[in-house]
Amino acid sequence: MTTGTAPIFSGPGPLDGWNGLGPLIALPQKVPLIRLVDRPPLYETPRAYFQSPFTPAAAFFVRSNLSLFPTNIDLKTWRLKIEGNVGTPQSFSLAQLTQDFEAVSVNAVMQCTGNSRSRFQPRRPGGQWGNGAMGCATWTGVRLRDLLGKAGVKSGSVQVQFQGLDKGAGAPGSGGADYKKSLNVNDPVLDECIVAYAMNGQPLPMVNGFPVRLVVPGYFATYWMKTLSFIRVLTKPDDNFWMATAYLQPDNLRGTTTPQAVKAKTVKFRPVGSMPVRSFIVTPDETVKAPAGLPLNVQGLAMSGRGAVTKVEVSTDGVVGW
Ligand SMILES: Nc1nc2c(c(=O)[nH]1)N[C@H]1C(S)=C(S)[C@@H](COP(=O)(O)O)O[C@H]1N2
Ligand SMILES: [Mo]
Repeated sequence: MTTGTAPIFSGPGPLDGWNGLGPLIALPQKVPLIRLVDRPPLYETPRAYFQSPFTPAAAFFVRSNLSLFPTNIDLKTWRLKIEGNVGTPQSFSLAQLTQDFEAVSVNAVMQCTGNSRSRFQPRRPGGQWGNGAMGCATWTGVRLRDLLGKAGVKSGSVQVQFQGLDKGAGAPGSGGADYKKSLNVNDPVLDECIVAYAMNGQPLPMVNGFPVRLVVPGYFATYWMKTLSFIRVLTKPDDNFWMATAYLQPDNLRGTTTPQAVKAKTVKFRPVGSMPVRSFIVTPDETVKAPAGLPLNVQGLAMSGRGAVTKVEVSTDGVVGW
């Protein structure tokens, strides 16, 4: 599509394609995905899988922040623990989660905070994602609220912290050793969070968080903890690397800034949260030459961030009319 102004990307270049660049490699339980980085893994979903609203679990992108992540889980010993500022600490087996609590389902988009990073000018460090670090699934599991209710959140609690089983080679206690993310106890999204044991009706693939992951509808994937095994109720704000240093965005309405303002240290930052509205043309792709004067089917997808999509408008005349 063209617009009345200059094109957004300075092409031509390989990163102007819809997807990022890399070989197609299949991880266990997965179809071949585009491998951007191997360790930690960044594997992107090829565009063709976005022709349908739901993304097959086997085609979901894969991203982990640390390099040492579980490749198998012994369900005899695995437990999801709730600890910290609670009345009664809890330890749930997968069987307890599936049998003792009401199962609920939600359709939600999971999107990496860095999705489409390769489009940034100037370039940002990190895996140069195209648009495939996202997917939509039906997630089924237990309400986080039901689990917290069992434990009894005590007064004086400020955040709930989530951690999985992965580790990094960094110094103990540093961001390079543990991946931990927290949500404020008064964040309304906690009421919508699900500890999910199924994705599109099937167990989660190992690399996507088996046996359970946190689902935070409308929020970036950084909070969607895989192999969720520790839920900690905190009495102080979480200041670990992944909350205080990484995953921040400018604290203004559009979440935007300039390299100059960052350098001058005039920008206030806050942890990323809900996703903005986004939309994508999926077909035709940029390689298709459209014959002038003939009808052309255009297919795409749109997502709303928080809440459901209520309306999609398309412009076929360079954003003059919609
Ligand atoms: N345990 C754990 N969960 C995690 C992460 C991680 O590094 N470890 N990374 C987060 C980020 S940044 C993303 S984008 C998603 C990726 O989930 P996926 O691999 O299922 O696509 O997991 C989130 N949850
Ligand atoms: Mo991410």
